[in-house]
Amino acid sequence: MLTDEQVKFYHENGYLGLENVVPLAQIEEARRVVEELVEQSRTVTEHTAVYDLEPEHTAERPLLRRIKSPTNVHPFFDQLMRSDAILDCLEPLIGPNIRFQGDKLNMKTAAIGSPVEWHQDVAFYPHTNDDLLAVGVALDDCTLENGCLLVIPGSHRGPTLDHHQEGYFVGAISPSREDVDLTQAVPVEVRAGGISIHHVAALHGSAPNTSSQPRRLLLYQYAAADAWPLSGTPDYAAFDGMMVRGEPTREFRQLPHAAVRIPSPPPPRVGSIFELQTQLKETVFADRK
Ligand SMILES: O=C(O)CCC(=O)C(=O)O
Repeated sequence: MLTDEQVKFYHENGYLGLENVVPLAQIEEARRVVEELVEQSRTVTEHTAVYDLEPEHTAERPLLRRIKSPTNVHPFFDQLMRSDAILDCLEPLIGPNIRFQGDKLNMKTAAIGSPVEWHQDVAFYPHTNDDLLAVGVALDDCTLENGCLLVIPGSHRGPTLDHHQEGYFVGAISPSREDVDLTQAVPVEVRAGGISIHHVAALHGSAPNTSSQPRRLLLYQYAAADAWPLSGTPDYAAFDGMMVRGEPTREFRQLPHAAVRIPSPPPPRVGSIFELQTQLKETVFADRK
């Protein structure tokens, strides 16, 4: 559970770092599963539904940027996503009725790991309200040197910024076009077993890994049950099947006066933020994609 100060901090700043949330035995199990998956990626030469490859990936030296939807890939990740250790931290932030919304594992191999350019998750999946957040489970100590998450405090209270370039959704903002001060960025440094939590509208990114240590961050996205996707809900049974705590609802809650830009054209279902951001003409972090 969170303290009142932590809840207040989250609402004011749009993020939180919490230590010692996931027991180290589980972190070690997660690393073992990840290493197994990296081994299996030796046979892969292109991005797949499971793997997003670093440009330097080869059979001899498998290098992943991301494992996509880890909960679909191994039951360990599904169990951890449903664990009380994590969900108990979320209830004070988005309420007792919680729906799982998606997941990924960003790898950031030592000295290789690709950056993630500045963006707001809400631009990818706008909902009727903004009680959505992403939990980053640190599988390694996350530090400034190995490319920890960077957040602009309070940015979640501002507008959804434009993530398009020449009319196409590119999954990142153009800082020169927006009224944002990236020098205000703060690192969310947590040790292995800790978690970061960031609000769906928090402006965030992360630098390449320039250190000798890996930075593997397992990201789980969650929504309040009454936050409904503006893209529609084609399958109610599958939607309700994503509930991980509390009860589903047929009554969505709408944020008053929210100006939300629908990604246009919509982001592709296959692919990843890394692939989208390769199109960017303006980058902030060293461009190695
Ligand atoms: O891995 C990171 O540092 C940032 C992750 C992120 O923002 C994303 O993948 O959407």
